[in-house]
Amino acid sequence: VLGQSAPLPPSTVTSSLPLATVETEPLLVSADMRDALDLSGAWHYSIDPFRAGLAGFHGETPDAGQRRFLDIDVAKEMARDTRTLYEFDLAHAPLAILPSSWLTTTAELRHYQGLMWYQRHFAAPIKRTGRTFLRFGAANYRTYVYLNGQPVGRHEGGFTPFAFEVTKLLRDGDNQITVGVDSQATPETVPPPVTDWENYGGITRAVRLISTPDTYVDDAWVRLTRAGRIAVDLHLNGAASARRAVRLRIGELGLDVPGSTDAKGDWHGEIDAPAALTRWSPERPKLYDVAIDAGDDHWRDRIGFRTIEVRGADILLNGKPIFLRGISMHEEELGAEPTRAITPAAARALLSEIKDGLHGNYVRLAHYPHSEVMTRAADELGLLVWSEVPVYWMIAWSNPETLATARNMLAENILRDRNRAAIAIWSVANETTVTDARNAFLRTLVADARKLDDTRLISAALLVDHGKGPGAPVMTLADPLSDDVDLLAINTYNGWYTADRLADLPATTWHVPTGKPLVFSEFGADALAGFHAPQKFSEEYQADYYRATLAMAARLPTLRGMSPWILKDFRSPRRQNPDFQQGWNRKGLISETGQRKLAFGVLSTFYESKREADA
Ligand code: GCB
Repeated sequence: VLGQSAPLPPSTVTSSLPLATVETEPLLVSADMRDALDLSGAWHYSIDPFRAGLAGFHGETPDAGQRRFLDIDVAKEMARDTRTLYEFDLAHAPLAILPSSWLTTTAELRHYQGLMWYQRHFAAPIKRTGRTFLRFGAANYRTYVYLNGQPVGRHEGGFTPFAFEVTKLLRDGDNQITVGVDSQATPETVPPPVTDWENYGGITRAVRLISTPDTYVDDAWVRLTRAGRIAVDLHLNGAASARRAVRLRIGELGLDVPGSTDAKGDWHGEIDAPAALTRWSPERPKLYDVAIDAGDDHWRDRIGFRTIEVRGADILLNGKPIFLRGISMHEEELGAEPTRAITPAAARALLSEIKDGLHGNYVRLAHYPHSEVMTRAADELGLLVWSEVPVYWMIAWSNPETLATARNMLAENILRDRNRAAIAIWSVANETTVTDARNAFLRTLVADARKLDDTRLISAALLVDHGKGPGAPVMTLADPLSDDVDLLAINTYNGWYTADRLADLPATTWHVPTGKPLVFSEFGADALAGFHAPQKFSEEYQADYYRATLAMAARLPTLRGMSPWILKDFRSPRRQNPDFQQGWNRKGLISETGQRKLAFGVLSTFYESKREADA
């Protein structure tokens, strides 16, 4: 497989490009609401399995390779001087349509993990004033950016947005952008190499060129506080950001809140929520047009207002107890050849299966931050969201750089999506084994999340100890992180990965702390759509497994929701049972092309009656 012979693991390639983090990069919150030049479309691509473009021919000279991407016409240079040598010539390389993962670009790239170069030309917007930023929705996993042959910056992390200011590098007329994306995971990356999903390398979300005034709203967070006030925090960025007049307006509510930034360009404003406010809920996902005038900038977004909190073992949405009727989902569109390009239509197709098909009110967006297209669709359709970072399985808990990466990812995710009413829960990890180093790592993330957002619940999907009773299993949650989270979340697979008989599940004994709400963040069983037999991998077994697990769930007094694993069969290279899996994790309630399995009906019927009982 290409790339596996690469002599230099990505972590040993040093790059002098500045690293973009939440401390250094423009945040451009709600960037997708701003006018922009969308660079989606055809880009040239070329593999670079030895990372020569970054490290030089022998791997010795950091960044010497960037010379290969200078803004020159290679063919013309060679014609002018026949002794000229260039081995990279992106202008004549084949084309791929972005955003998408390269895994689907050609058959031979299907399993490529490594460095890929992309390049295209574009015309700068005419009549530019103010400042211009290049914003990436996401690129998986390490990204190196050059504009017109000049270094711009780099980023680490495959699922969160990042941006660079390019005001000075941008030229009138034609511009050339070159982007290296390295998908290879290492033991130090987040996530590490061993996961249970396809690693879709590439530029998987839109790249957009955004223009703003000289002083612009870089961050704005507008929300309903638990005290019932509409609050705004805003940060103006630019030379003239201090002591500027600002104004928050929500026309439909007749709300007009004036204020002024402080010496640092920050503003905090608050006002009692008007009586006429319709609170956002899955039943009525009301969004308001929110506008902020600040300095010369006009920021806008569509925002819902609701509160989410816990009281004892209850989850309260807008003050009322709620049961989370959910399911988990990967960021992978329906179809036989997914490439992780989530369009609004693809997001709606998936979420509608949950909302309308399953009678759900909740989705776990596993196991990493999904596209902002997805969280916007959840806001619009009315689905509460569990949002998480890929702190998954075997993380390098003691490595300070890994911690820094995870913290940055969490911050990028929260800052991007704090304005989404749909998001109810930030999760910091999935299925991680308890050690002191792990506890310290996750506690740092929990503290970060709380500091960035005091209006949502914090959780992590935890492992439970499985013990044998006389017949039924005995399950014990003994994770010290239980003390740190607001919501206890458990992944359980009794009767699938264990030899427990399904008939014994309802009698399972659970030892779980009782002072907090509990959700089943996962449970599930594989079934190949269309396979009917009295055995594992059949639709019947999966349906029976769901019946048994729901019967078990009914006996857990503090259970307040669930997000079974998973809505749709998803690509996973580790799943190679030739008869049933063929590279797909088959725990979907629908197949990759959307065929519903029997268990879909089981869950749908359960949720429909639950919804009626709770109404
Ligand atoms: C889990 C993991 C999830 C896997 C699933 C499975 O516990 O959290 O990522 O895909 O089990 O199918 O085994």
